[in-house]
Order: sequence, then C-alpha cells, then structure tokens
Amino acid sequence: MGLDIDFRIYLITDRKMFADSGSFFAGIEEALKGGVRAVQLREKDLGTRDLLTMAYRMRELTKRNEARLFINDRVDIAMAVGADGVHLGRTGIPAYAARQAAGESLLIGVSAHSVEEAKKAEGEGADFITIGPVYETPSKMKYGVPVGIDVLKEVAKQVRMPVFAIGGIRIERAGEVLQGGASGIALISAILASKDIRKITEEFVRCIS
Ligand code: TZP
Repeated sequence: MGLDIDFRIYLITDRKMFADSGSFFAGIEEALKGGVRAVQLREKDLGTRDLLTMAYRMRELTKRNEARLFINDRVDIAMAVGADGVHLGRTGIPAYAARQAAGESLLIGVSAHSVEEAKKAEGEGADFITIGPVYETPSKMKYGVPVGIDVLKEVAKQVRMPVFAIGGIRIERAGEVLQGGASGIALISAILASKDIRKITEEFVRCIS
C-alpha cells in the first residue's frame, strides 16, 4: 500500500440521500465515529460557492475526527480548504495537470474503469485509483455497466498503487474484492442509505481489518 494511503474504506458523499444538510453532516459524522478514515466530497451539481462552503464544513468535521478529506474534481477547492487530496473523474482535469498545479500538497485519486485507464492514471502520477463499478449500483445509468471482478483482479495485478473497488460494494462482497487484490473499498449507499450508519460502518471496519 502507498505510504500516504492509510485508509481502506473510502466514503463518498451524496447529500441527496438525506432530508437536509443537518442530517447529511450528522450522517457523515456517524460514519466517522464508526471508523471511516477518508471521505470524498462529491456533490457534482453544486455551484462553486456552495461547494466551497460545504467543503470548509467537511474539512472541519473530518479533521475533528482524524480523517482525510478528498474533493471530487476541484483542485482549486481542495487547495482552498486544505483538503488532503482531490479525486479526479473522466471528464475533469487529468492527474498530470492536477499534480502540476498542486505539487505534493494533495494526494491524487483517479476513477478508472479499465486496465488502460488504471495504467494511464499511474503513469500520470496518481496516488491511488478506484476501479468500477465492480457490481451493479443503485443507479446503473449514472455509473455505467459493471466492469466485474475480473477487471478488478487484472488492474490490481498491473499497477503498484492502491486500488479501491467501487460500485455495489456491500458487506458480503468486501471479502471477494479484497481477495481480488483491492486494497480497500469505496462506497456510497451501503453506508449512507443504512438506517444505522455507525453500526454498518463498524461492521465494514471489522470485516476489512
Ligand atoms: N463510481 C463508480 S460506481 C459509483 C461511483 C461514484 C457509485 C458507487 O455507489 P454505491 O452506492 O456504493 O454502489
């Protein structure tokens, strides 16, 4: 595992799973109390000012709970709020350009969907990747057809950086993806849609350590 990637559960936010911003932040805090050590703020529909405000708040919350904070796509916002890293998708700024802008001040995660994309991300200086969707997700339209466990295995063989399995990850599948070579899991709904966020997080922590 890479030196700085000291977490195995990567929680990605979706505020729309909550009734309001109060319950959203309370839900994230429950996950942190349950043992999440890295959060990616991913609220793609928010404008810059609203996202910045949310990012400051998330920075305070993650810091207080000794967790890392990543910002989806926005290197500028990641730097402004003192996040630990940025997470880059297919359509935004590529890893080499984020590295050029941020130097070593940010960790860089990249979303990959194939062996080729994974190798490209590594070549461009990414610190870790997510690969997926491995399984069907609640919204297949949004995240694409699952790549399957075999692509995860092949990617894990072909890159040296940590690989996080993403997409449809549930407790009962964590063992399979770890055996397939994943260093960790990235997930939204299995934690955030749970009635007891802290408890399910504790279960993930137990089954992954
Ligand atoms: N990228 C690939 S699948 C996915 C993202 C952001 C969503 C994962 O959500 P869930 O609810 O953990 O399946």
